[in-house]
Amino acid sequence: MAGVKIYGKPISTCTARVLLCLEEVGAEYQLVSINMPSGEHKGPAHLARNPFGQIPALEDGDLVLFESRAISKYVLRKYKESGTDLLKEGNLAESAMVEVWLEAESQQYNPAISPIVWQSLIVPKMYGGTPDQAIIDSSLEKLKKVLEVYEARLSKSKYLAGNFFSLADLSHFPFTRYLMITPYASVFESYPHVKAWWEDITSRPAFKKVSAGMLGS
Ligand code: GS8
Repeated sequence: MAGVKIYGKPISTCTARVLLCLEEVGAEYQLVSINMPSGEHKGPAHLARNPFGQIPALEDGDLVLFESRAISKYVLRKYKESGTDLLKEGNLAESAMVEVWLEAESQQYNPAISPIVWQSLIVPKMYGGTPDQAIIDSSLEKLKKVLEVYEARLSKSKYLAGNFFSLADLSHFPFTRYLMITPYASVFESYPHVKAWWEDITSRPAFKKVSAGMLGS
């Protein structure tokens, strides 16, 4: 089959990030399922693709990549002829702003939101465990501080990097998508510009398609 191979699971947030990019550019790709419960991601075949034993990984001929944000950039560069320009690499200032907000996603937003999703959704649903409320509460406080910054930013521009949709916006999708099916979704209600931004980006066809393969669909 033509196209790149992506090893992962559609329910995985980091896999979903890459799938969104592939869908946005309309690329042909093959999703190869990795059996996490059986530990396939820690076996030699997958460790050769991702030495940290995590998903996703991408294979394009002899090139093998891991780290979902790096894979995402590769996909967007490889398929830039598609006309979908989510990196703005032709413009120094715009591309720098995409990088700034992509870093904000991975260094500020992700560390605050992921423990809430992990504790309130993954722990009970996938492991049958009890959520640790102290972790949820402290992470919610962190997330609110991050959302205040996002609210200020999104009251000045339609999207995070400027008045154009970019990888920076897309990258926020997987964890936010899961936060929205936890009891903590209402945290977004206090930030009207963030909420409008979320409604805008989730109306994109690629988001609807990838979302359908995630938990809670
Ligand atoms: C994180 C990958 C990751 O946490 C990236 O690709 O962006 N920084 C990396 N993958 C999780 C699944 S959530 O999408 C994973 O593989 N967990 C299993 C494990 O760590 O053993």
